[in-house]
Amino acid sequence: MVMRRFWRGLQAALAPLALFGAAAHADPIAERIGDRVVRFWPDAAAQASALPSVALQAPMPALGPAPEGFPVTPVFTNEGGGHVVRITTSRGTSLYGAGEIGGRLEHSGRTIVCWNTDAYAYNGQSPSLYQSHPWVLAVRADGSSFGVLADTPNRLVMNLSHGIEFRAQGPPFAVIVIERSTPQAVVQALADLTGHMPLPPRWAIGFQQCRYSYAPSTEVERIAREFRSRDLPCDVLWMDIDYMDQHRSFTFDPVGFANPKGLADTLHSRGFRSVWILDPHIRQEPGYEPYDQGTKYDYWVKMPDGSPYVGKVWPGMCVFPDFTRRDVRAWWGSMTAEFVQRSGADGIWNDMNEPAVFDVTSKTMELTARHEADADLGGPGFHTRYHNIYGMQMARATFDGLHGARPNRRPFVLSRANHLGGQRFAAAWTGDNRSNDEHLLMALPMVLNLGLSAQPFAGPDIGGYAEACTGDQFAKWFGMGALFPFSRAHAEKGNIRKEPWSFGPRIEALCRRALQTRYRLLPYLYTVFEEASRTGLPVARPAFFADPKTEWVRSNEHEFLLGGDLLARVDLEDVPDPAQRNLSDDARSWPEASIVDGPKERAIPALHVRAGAIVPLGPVMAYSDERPLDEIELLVALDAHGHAEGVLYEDAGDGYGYQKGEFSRTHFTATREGDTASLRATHEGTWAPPAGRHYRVTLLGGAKLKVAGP
Ligand code: NBV
Repeated sequence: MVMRRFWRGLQAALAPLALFGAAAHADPIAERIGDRVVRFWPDAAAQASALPSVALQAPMPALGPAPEGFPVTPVFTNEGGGHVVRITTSRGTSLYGAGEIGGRLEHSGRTIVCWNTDAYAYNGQSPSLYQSHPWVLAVRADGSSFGVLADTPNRLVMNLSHGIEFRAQGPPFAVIVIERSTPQAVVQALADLTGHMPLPPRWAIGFQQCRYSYAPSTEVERIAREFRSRDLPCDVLWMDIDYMDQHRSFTFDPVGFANPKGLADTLHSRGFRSVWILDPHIRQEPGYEPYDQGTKYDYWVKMPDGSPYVGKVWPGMCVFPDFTRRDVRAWWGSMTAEFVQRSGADGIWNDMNEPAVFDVTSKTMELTARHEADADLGGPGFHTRYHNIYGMQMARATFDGLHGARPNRRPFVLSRANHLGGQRFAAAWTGDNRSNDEHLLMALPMVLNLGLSAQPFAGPDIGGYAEACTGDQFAKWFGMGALFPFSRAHAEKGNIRKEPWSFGPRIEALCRRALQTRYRLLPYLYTVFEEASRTGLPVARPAFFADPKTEWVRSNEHEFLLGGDLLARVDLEDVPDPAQRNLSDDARSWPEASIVDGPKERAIPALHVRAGAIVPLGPVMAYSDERPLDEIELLVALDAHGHAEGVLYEDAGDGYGYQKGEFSRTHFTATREGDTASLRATHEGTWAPPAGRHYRVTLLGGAKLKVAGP
């Protein structure tokens, strides 16, 4: 530990020397664009010729010069034809963020390349995955924090071994620095700049089961029956590409999925929603409606000679919609709208949208391909500029299409490729992971770093996509995965079966307990999702949010906070030093809660309630809206002063009534007076919780008190 600190200190001290031999811009331009948020430009020419930001939700006008004494100043240089920006970090600074990237929670020492890549079976060293988040969160030794956003969609190399260094080709770009006293405040400010995750429909935070592929439709129905007959809670079943006719988006296999709407209706009658995959590539085939239409209206990405770019993907030789154009997004949105009417789909899964192309070393489109992008994205330009936002713009088209089709329902989109800011349109899964210990350990840091990069709705393929695992590994995936914001099991074609019952009764019982835990937690989880959508805070938060000053807590990746009030301890490997496993002295006093009865099991993370918090639990249900929330258990963890507070947020679970006040936010307060703890509740909003609801209060931590109210 001491050596590590020494090296980091030395690296930080030497960083400015790296400028030797390069021409530093004398006076970067610094403009205040928000409270302690400053945008830096290398020079006036760069500022004058800047292309619009694609990460920011809205253009941010300059409000004035940078405040006096602003603590972070990037140094801009040109080196080897590229633009380089360096920011020195003080000794003991820890670096995070960078969105979807494998490896450890702390990124200090890493090189990460923002370049959306089909990274099948990646590992912890892979420099680029499917999404790009040119963003670094820095936590200083004193717990204060800043974040740096490199405002370019171009390929960007982030070298985090000597402070923070960004290196990119293409036009010069601005760097936005957010300065705050805590890391959570930096993340919130990032969400304010890049957009908040919209509140998802409540069913989308239930558990979801996928496989490449459940096909034909009778197999989907069989899986549905198994979940229900085995009492395994589940909300969503997923349709992978084999529902399509020859893997062509917007078609259905005429034999295996002859009646998609009938399938969706059957699933609905059993309390399942369905999410169906749509890929961006369109087979070059006259007579195939999307191809004919897109060709007629000239919607494809083109080569410099004006011919459409053609690449090989699942269905054969394909063309690619130019999602950087509003008219193309509207067309895609209307096809998606029509598709959900025909299929009865509740949500849409966008895959392969890096875009992935087969049989080429780059694994993607030619960089000289041209996008006729609208001016608000930067105008016509090469794929080099638009590669990293291709998936984001596809997700945007899908989100808008769903919204247009069903204005009174909240769209649910999952997208493989995305970019910083893309949380406005889609949730994220961490792509084609592997069913091994490395990936089990990486899953939590990946979810946490996505949360620290403004994407709260994230999770891995539970069970691992590629490769086989043992039953015990599978149970650990489930135990942990059932606590992630996005909770979906998935496995690739040809893989061993990876349903909760696939490894025999002992593992099935552990999976059931994991799922029952999630469903007991749903009232709390939904409350946390609503908070995340409103405040920009992540759903799954690193342990250091509770204690950013203690250095070893900043690399703690065995524990995480679910919302502000629950700490989960994940027990995946043998850690020699037990102190490493604990959050802090303070958190060690947080009482453990038994959410679902059963003996202590390694696969089931221990859950602790923050001292001073009240956590609302619901009953186990087969799916999230099986019945109204007629029973609520309040877990009360009194603090040293005999006080605790908590919130329960509820609404219709879908639609937008909540934006007009049709929600219910109940604030609970518990206070100890003598040998009695009294509980009070106040209420906000016009949505009425189910009549006759029954409340049960459980005092944690061995407190034996009588309870009065609510
Ligand atoms: O659509 C098939 C798969 C899907 O199951 C997986 O989740 C994606 O990441 N898809 C990739 C296509 C390529 C499979 C190698």
